Amino acid sequence: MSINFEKSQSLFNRAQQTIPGGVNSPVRAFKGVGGTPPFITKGQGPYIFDADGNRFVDFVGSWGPLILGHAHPEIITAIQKIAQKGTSFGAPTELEIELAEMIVERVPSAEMVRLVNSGTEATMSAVRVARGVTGRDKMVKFDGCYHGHGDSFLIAAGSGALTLGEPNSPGVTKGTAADTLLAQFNDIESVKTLFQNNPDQIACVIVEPINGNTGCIPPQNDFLLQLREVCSANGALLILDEVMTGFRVARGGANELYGVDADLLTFGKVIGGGMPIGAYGGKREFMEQVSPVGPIYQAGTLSGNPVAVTAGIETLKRLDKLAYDKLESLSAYWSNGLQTIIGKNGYPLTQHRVGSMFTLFFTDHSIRNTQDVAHCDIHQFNRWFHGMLENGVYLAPSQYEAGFMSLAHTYEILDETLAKAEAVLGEIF
Ligand code: KE4
Repeated sequence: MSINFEKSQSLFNRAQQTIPGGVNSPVRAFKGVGGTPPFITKGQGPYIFDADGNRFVDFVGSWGPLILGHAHPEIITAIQKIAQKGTSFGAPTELEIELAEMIVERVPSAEMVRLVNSGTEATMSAVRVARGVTGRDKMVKFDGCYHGHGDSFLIAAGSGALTLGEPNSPGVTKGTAADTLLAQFNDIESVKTLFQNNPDQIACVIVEPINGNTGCIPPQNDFLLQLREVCSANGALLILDEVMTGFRVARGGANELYGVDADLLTFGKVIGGGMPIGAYGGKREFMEQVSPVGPIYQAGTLSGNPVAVTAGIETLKRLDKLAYDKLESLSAYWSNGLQTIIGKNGYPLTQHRVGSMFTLFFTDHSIRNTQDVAHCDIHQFNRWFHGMLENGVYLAPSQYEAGFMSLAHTYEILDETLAKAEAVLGEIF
């Protein structure tokens, strides 16, 4: 079945005249998978619709925020209602206290939080706090992890940077790069070596507790608990970057799921319910070093604006135990159904899933970190991606990304999608 992308192609041509690559975030340009990105006109529950009138079952959900599904009626109503009272004041509001209290109540290691406008702002600020409170310059990140586009993070970065083959971005100074040390995810010895070689110089280790930006790779064998121990033993702060995993994999995120105590944590995506937002927080002793209480500066014109905060509050309100049970049931149904297809046909494919985030890797090689993802057959992945797109299923346009289930998906939709998956995989292998 071939679907029509004419209007999207025309819009893409026009967009490229005034916007770099025609997109406002690189991975959207489909450069990794090829072809024309559909220009989306509407989202509704589990579906998105494009300029040519095509409907897709959406497993990207704006890269994680739309955990309730697109245009949830009660979220939209709440946004409309609050916007009528004004969209931003640059002054404190009660709503910000409510969202901060909801985050603190849910996240075991969060005693205080500061709201910002994106995940990138959150991670940049958290690392600045770690450097400020320790007086140390260096930070450790993991090969293939992505923490937004802050200079310090664009070293061996995952997500779009990896997809486009530029994990080390030009424009990052040598000095900045020198302060970013690289370790391998799920390899605690690689972290210990960095601490041995850089005594008393490392301010923090920042980690995606589930590496979602090189495809979904869970921590193995108490890796996170070992990371906690190594940081404590060396006077470094442990920062859990939960922009993707926060409120996604459990009500208290990976912090709760894996029971690993963090000094600082970062959030985004789900806490904005589709509106621009981020947050960083953690132990009071560190967060009270943040301006205006402490000397570590961080600010933002639209931080905590009532529209994004309201969308976040109303989203978190609807993420109760029943919701996480439903997300787990839907996601298990999907991955079990796919595993049946893989097993029946002996396909060389590997699935990883934690809660409602998941990835199908085009290799039967075991995958521990981004080095292993190099074994994937990207050509076959791209055929999978386009085969499913042609069948009205919108997957993440990169092998190095995670997919997301929403509460708006149904078992009937998953049955239909599994049937399409079986047909597409049958054509590939
Ligand atoms: P934003 O600045 O894009 O809101 O958040 C950056 C970020 C930080 N930390 C983690 C773990 C993240 O996954 C992200 C952003 N995730 C990507 C998807 N892999 C955003 C999609 C995009 O870049 O367009």
